[in-house]
Amino acid sequence: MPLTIPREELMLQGHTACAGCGATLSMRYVLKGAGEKSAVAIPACCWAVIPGEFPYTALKVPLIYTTFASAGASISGLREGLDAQGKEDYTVLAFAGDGGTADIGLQGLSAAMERGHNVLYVMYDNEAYMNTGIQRSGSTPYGAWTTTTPVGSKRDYKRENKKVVADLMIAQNVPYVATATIGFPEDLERKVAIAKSIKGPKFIQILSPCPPGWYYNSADTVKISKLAVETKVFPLYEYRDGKLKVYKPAKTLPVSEYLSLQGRFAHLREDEVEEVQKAVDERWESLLKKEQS
Ligand SMILES: Cc1ncc(C[n+]2csc(CCOP(=O)(O)OP(=O)(O)O)c2C)c(N)n1
Ligand SMILES: [Mg+2]
Repeated sequence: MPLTIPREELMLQGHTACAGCGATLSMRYVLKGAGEKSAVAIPACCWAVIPGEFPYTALKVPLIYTTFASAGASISGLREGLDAQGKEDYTVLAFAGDGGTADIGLQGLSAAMERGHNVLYVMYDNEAYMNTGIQRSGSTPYGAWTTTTPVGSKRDYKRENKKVVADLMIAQNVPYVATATIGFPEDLERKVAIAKSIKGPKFIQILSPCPPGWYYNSADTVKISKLAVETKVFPLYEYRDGKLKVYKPAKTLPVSEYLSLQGRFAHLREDEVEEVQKAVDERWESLLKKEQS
């Protein structure tokens, strides 16, 4: 695959993210694709802290902090305001966590997409409310330990399945919907470039591994991101002009290869890992069917 990642850095050093933060790589790659003429809205989430304290910022583009539920509304207003000033060439994007997207911000997101604003909503998915101490979100996967789904005598880990927001956006027929992850940066960059070229609402969900929240060695972020795709736990797909396209990895691995690297799944018994495998296989088959229909 040719190297397509722009050299220009719009995310600078001096940020406050944890070592190995997947969400930080997500921002870095997204901004490289979106370019200097971008305006970013960030709701309450880790990324509201990562750029640093005012008047310092680790981003070379203008950014506005919004309340937790308001990323969708904020990018709608930003877009309309910039257009009114003749600045149609600016890319307006939200950069929001999974809690701010799958849970509290879902209505604002859905409404912004429905109104058809020319915006890109990026959901960086670290699969829990990390900034406030690893609470479960709708996007936390089945089986995961979090501080609100603790593993104790009752083995009360998360029993519900992940709510996949990209699937909801497809159901809403958003013109461009994609999933991506930082272990496949060229693919991510290509998807941001396509999103940028389409006038209208776009949505990209980026799996962004989190060392403290997923409980793994911070050197393994890219490895875990790749494993998520190779085990089919986090399929990469694109939805455009009403058509779904699923990326088929050259090699596929059992889900245990992905789960076993992460402390948040350490409590799962063998039969529970098999359950996860079954659910992953079923979802994969259903995606392939949707691709053919
Ligand atoms: C209305 C409201 N409720 C709760 C909070 C506290 N809060 C700030 S960030 C956050 C978690 C955000 O989780 P997510 O969107 O997944 O982003 P992450 O922290 O994982 O990057 C919460 C609960 C808030 N700021 N506003
Ligand atoms: Mg999160």
